Amino acid sequence: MSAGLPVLDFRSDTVTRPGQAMRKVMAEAEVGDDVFEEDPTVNRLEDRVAELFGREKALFVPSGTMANLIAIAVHCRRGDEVLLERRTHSFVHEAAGAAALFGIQLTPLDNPEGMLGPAQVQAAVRPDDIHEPRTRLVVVENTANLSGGRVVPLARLQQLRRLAREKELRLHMDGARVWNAAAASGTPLSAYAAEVDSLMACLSKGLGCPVGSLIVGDRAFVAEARRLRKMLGGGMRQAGVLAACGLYALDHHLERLSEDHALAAELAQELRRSLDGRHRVQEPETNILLVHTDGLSTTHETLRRLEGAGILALALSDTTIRLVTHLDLPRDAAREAGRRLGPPPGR
Ligand code: TLP
Repeated sequence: MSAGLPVLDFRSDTVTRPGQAMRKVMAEAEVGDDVFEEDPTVNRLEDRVAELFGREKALFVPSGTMANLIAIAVHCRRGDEVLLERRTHSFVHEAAGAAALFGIQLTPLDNPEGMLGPAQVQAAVRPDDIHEPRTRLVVVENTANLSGGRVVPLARLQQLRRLAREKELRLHMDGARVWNAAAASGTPLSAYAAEVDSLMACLSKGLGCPVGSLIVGDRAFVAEARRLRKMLGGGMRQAGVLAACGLYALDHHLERLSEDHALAAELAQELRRSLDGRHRVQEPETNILLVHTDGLSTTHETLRRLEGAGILALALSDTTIRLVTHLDLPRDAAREAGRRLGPPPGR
């Protein structure tokens, strides 16, 4: 057991809790009925995010899952097909919402880089044939969570964009952690946004808000998204109390993301010292660190060892453990984890 040591919670950057300053802006937020588009704080957040991404409009929604579902449903009709990499959140972790609720087929493609390449998309696009679904949309996740928070290079997005234009496909970016991608690569948010038809970004991950995501795109896309948000029960009323957190986070938590990236890199070094040869610690690009193991029993054993030292991590598969850094961790969390773990057992 962790013998009363404070827990280092690396399970996700979603575990952060709003601090006192954020709670204060919530308490003081000016509010109105957002279904009537009369919540001034929501309106301010949507305007600010649209401007940050250099696009016409943004829409505040309760979650990243709803944001992706709405975007997919706006772009596709029943019977249409979406291409995405197999480890994409929309394919793995969104309860098949697009299929279950909107009759849209998600077709996963494998790429060892964890992000789609133009050649494989080109090869997968269906011919105009009554036997086949209509390929309509490509979804790209940036950063690519389950591939280790990898940044999709702008050049890759531009290649996909060109192809999408040529094949009359739409391009949606799951930018749950696009803030991290921009911080790590130096690519402006607006440069990513310029290459896609729509994107979503989450406030409730690296930015430390309790709730909320935004869907971004042109005016007509967002108008349709607003209709679907209502249909799905995501029309919120005095949502300004939540939007206020987003405004606060954009002012105070965006600039610091590189600290999370540095902490993940430091954690990788510590884990390399503490874990034996049955593990391979992948070099993190952002705030997500993957440890690959040689099998399920090593994964279980390592998770137990971590937990015994008061360190929480998540098993993504039989052979992958994920650790995520975030703003609620102490600055010395990596060194502290290394100190608690010490060298590999038996050394
Ligand atoms: N990701 C969560 C889990 O669901 C895995 C996490 O801990 O990383 N897109 C991406 C890329 C995500 O990582 C997530 C959440 C979502 C969408 C969904 O966002 P929410 O949880 O707000 O519905």
